[in-house]
Amino acid sequence: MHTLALSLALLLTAGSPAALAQQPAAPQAATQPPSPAQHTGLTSIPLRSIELSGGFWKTRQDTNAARTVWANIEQCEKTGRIANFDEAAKYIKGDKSAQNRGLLFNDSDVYKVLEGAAYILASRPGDEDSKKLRATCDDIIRRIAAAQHDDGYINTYHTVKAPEKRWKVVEHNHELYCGGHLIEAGVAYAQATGDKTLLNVGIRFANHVDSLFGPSKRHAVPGHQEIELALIKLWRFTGETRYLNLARYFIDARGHTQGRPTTGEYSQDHLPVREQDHIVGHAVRGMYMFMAVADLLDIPAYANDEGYIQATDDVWHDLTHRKTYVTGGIGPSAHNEGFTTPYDLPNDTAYAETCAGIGSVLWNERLGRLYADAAYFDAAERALYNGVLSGVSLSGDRFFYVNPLLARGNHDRPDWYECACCPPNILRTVANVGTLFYSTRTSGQTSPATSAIYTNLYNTSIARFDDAGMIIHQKTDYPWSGEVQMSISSSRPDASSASMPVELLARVPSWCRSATFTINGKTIKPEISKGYARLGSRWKAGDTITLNFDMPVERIQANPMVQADLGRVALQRGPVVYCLESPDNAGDVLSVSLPPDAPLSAEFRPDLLSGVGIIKGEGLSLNQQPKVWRSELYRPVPTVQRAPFTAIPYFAWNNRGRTSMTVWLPESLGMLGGTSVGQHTYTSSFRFRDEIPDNVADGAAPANSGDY
Ligand code: FUB
Ligand code: ZN
Repeated sequence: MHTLALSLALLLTAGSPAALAQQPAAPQAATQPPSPAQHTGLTSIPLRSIELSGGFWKTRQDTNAARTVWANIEQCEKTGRIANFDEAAKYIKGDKSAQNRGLLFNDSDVYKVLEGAAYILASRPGDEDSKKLRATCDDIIRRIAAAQHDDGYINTYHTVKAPEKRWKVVEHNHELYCGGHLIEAGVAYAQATGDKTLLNVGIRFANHVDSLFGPSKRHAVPGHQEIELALIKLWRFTGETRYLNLARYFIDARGHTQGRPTTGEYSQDHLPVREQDHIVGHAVRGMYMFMAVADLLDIPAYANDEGYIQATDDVWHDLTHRKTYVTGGIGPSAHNEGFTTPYDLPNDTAYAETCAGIGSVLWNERLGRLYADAAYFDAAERALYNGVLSGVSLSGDRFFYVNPLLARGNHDRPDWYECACCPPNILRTVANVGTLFYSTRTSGQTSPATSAIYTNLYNTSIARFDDAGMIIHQKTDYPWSGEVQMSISSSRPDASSASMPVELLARVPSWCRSATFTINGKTIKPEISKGYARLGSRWKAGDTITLNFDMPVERIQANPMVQADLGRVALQRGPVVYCLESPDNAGDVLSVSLPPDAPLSAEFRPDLLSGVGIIKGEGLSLNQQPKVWRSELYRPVPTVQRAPFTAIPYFAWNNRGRTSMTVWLPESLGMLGGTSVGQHTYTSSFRFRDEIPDNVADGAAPANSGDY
């Protein structure tokens, strides 16, 4: 209904940007400004309320705090990203000899580092390293603040290198994208430390943007989405309705392209968001846009927007059921850093940018809370443990931008990139991962209290739900084991024997086919609804819960529409997808096939790759190295031998130099030996100086001229 009304408005006003800008931003304008404290769905646990105190994520967070954040800071210093702010400050003071280094969105890397650092500071407030980190960040923030113009504008590239282009090319130039990351960092830093210096820079920028764009002002949308979700965060933090209105404007104006330049599908600007029914274009942009739409739907005043509900649903199904790698990676193509056609999921040329996988985690987490549906956490978990975590080395200071599912020694994690969006993105994601573990529903108008607690992910942890008076302790070796022990204690020492009237729910992961549940030693058969088991609604200190998720090794096959995986299987155990990597397999992983009856077993190897689960199996290989097919039409099958193999978690590959690796194994011997024929002449182009056009020499024949 709304879409029709909007289209009519468009017809009547076509060609008039000012008139377009005056269109109502959303169908059901709220009579009262919405309250930032209210949510349509569940709320995630605040970072300060959860400690990942042991196990899998503690190791990752320790490395993140000890190394990843510092590696990011060092690289931002070394590559001039932080000095760019000093240069911009010089320029503003009149020194026109100032210089700017790097890409036009490099400021955003510094902001994301500060956001990640803020999450570390929030989770480790007292520790010595945190003091050093705080001092370093405060200094960077001081340098950033000095680079802001009096009118609130801040962007070092435009200030120094292209002042004449300020706000001239918003469909490309990332000023709003950088500003969005500034705002997110400012909110995170204020929440973590109470220091509002960076937040105030973000607020002044937001006010400046608000003075320029929106209904009855300039009609434009950012080429790269990000400011939308940041403005909603800023509204939640400050209560200032105009930030929410501006976010709604940017979301609603997408696709209404009359009177302004657009990059069309690439930036999801080909249609109004409400009319989009499949995912297109640049993957990170798409995810950040739908994250903001989810944030709108999480505001009771906009929760019934049928257009956004339908678009979200359609696009999510298209993404999840037709366009996601088994590792949770998304966006297969380098040419648009994004999406192509359904089921186009090539393994060796998979782009699957780390940032895109992170976007998918963050979108799914929002939807999981919005609809209290574990299916979204299944998708988030798949990406998190596989195609996102592969973005950082076990040492914490080398990073993947692309995350292929097959390598022939042609990939390595560098310590930085000229286009370095991924390293700080993985930093902030790992630092903030605790907020995904639980979500809560509150009820009661005058003194709202937690009435339901949803457990979404599993890790040894201590989570405090103060308004329910409850602390939940989790103990588990997840993802290497499916057993999770939970115990309840009271956060109110004076009321430790009181009963706690809170409904407790636990996600039953979709990979689990059989689960058992016990409470205080007694087996229960809970009702499972939308993927959550209802464990009970009255608790007292000392109660214990055991969840047991059966976790066998699974052979996974892809929908036959995925040509790249036809006749192949992948190995998964729990949420972890495994791969064969050459160091564990006598240097060769591309000549192993895995017949359906091959034995498989899982074990934990504390000595390998800082401690990982592995899968051992016995496949078949050919007695001699298979030759590529040339002119022959038929040939005898070479003799076969048993091939014992070890599979490691996909996220842990490439920590031992350049290696061969594959996720998908052929079930039949006939598929060994590759499909390459004859000789080819290639041309290759690349976008950034530090990218290596590996595809020229990777030994694989391109499928066609569009195979990047
Ligand atoms: O354009 C900013 C970031 O750089 C994008 O999100 C990434 O895909 C990379 O292009
Ligand atoms: Zn990235």
